[in-house]
Amino acid sequence: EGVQPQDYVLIKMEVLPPFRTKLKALEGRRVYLAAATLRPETMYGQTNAWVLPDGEYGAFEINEADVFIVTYRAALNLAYQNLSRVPEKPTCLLELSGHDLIGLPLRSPLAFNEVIYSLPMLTILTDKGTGIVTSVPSDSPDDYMALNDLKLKPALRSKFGVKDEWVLPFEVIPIINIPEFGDKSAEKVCVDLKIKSQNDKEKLAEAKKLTYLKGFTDGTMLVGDFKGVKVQEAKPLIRNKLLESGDAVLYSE
Ligand code: A2H
Repeated sequence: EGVQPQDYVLIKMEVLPPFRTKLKALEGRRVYLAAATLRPETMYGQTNAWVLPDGEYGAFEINEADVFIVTYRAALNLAYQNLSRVPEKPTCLLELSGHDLIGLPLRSPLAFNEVIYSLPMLTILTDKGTGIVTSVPSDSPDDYMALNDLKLKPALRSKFGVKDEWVLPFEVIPIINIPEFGDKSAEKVCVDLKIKSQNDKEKLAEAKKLTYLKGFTDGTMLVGDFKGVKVQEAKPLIRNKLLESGDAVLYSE
């Protein structure tokens, strides 16, 4: 845990019914993968969600209507932030592993893709955020490399039971221009730094630093309600739009 509190936006990625296998126990509920992000302005470019295959997750009652799939650790934090049906106490309806979550069809707010799928990412930390991450390969080097790994390696897909149609049709969507890096900054920086895979930690840290800072200071939105607006200005507006529509909630840890 850091010393400074980190404020995330939790994006409610709705699991589309009909529920299959283990998820059947949640039939009739509104169920979301809740993804922690620092970049709500990038949600237009979502291509998938990420889960940790060996991660332990649960389906927790947030209120009368909504169920969030997150780690227990996140559910406990949420319960102290007025996001639990029973105050200060998580109610777990169903225990799930990351494997149970691979291949779920999702509808995520602002995404141009109407349906996206949850896929395995091997570098997700279970002591940060919710253990669920939304994937924006245009602007996140981690997301770009993890998606690239799955696209290029059929053996990796089959190891995790990932169907081709959950991965191969999903292209990088340009959503933000950064003068120095163009319209697909994460791809450009990963190629420039010759990053080989999602496990190339040091280079990815460098790529993240470059794109994260420049995206905020020099980026301009290419799409959406705030097309043509600087990222710095658009970010709080898009964040508020997501909160007001009920498609996202705030979460800090
Ligand atoms: B960000 P910080 Cl487009 N494990 O969202 C690994 N990564 C996690 C995580 C976890 N448990 N929980 C959240 N994250 C990711 C969008 C994004 C993000 C873009 C560009 C950069 C970026 C789409 N993925 O983050 O360590 C989430 O990915 C670069 C820092 O708390 C979240 O925001 O600073 C970010 O890491 C939180 O990282």
